[in-house]
Amino acid sequence: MAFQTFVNEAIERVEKTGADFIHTLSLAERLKEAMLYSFTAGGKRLRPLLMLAVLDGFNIPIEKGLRTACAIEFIHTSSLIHDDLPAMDDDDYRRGKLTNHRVFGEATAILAGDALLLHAFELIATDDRLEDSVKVSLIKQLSQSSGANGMVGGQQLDIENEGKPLTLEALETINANKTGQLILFSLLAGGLIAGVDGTTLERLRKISHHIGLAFQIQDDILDVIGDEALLGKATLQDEKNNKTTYVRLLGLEPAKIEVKHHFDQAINELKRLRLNSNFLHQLLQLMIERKY
Ligand code: GRG
Repeated sequence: MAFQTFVNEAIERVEKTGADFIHTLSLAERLKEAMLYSFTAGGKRLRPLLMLAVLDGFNIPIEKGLRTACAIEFIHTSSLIHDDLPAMDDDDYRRGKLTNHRVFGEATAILAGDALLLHAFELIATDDRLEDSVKVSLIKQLSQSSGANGMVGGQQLDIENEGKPLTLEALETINANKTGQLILFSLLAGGLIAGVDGTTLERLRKISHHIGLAFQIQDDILDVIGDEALLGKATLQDEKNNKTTYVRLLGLEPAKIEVKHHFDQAINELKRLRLNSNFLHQLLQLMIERKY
């Protein structure tokens, strides 16, 4: 199968799985509308793609990972809704559309984020393609990666340090949690569903470290030189919020070199794994060359 066909099919199936699930919720129509609004707003779906590319690399049919891939995108979408709120980044646009709270109001946006977050776990718990032991491992890792020692904790550190000068090491700790942990989960989930051994999981962890850094540095670069129309959100937000970024610490050109360095490291680690890395390799290339 061609890489682009894999990407198109995977995205279509993850989006259908998520939208079908949200449509089954029937208690509060406006909440459901707010959840669908952000979930179906587009987005590159990179984390589900990473997970499904790992699964495919281990020769496991992607059907087996669809609900988990969708759970990742539910958590990611919930974090974006909360990140855009006035109490956090106070953004008006996301994925080329008005942010959730600008359309539905703050209270409903908070609840839509809450609901997406919680149903992510239901998507995994009710997946009849997976064995119970695998579901428990996935749920355990997903809550750890998303919680106070992961994405939420990273966001807290990010907020606390706004306007303060940061060392490269401190910036790395924030990003490894805020952005890196969900990328880590995406790779580990592919391995857990494929039933790989502990050494392989450790290698996936190393690969995710480099992918997370390359992705975040590229994100910082795009905030400076990206095209607002393509990005679907305002640029120069880091400057506005007085945030320390890789571009600020390293300079633009060295930051670009750093992205390439981490990409190369990820590819080196990938070569040491016994998996068909074709799609993963192309996906990583896409991630670092992205314009949005
Ligand atoms: C509600 C679970 C939950 C968490 C709340 C707000 C928060 C805690 C965390 C925010 C984490 C955050 C926004 C990290 C930034 C990650 C990032 C670089 C997002 C952009 O990802 P892309 O480029 O976006 O993959 P698309 O739109 O393509 O999905």
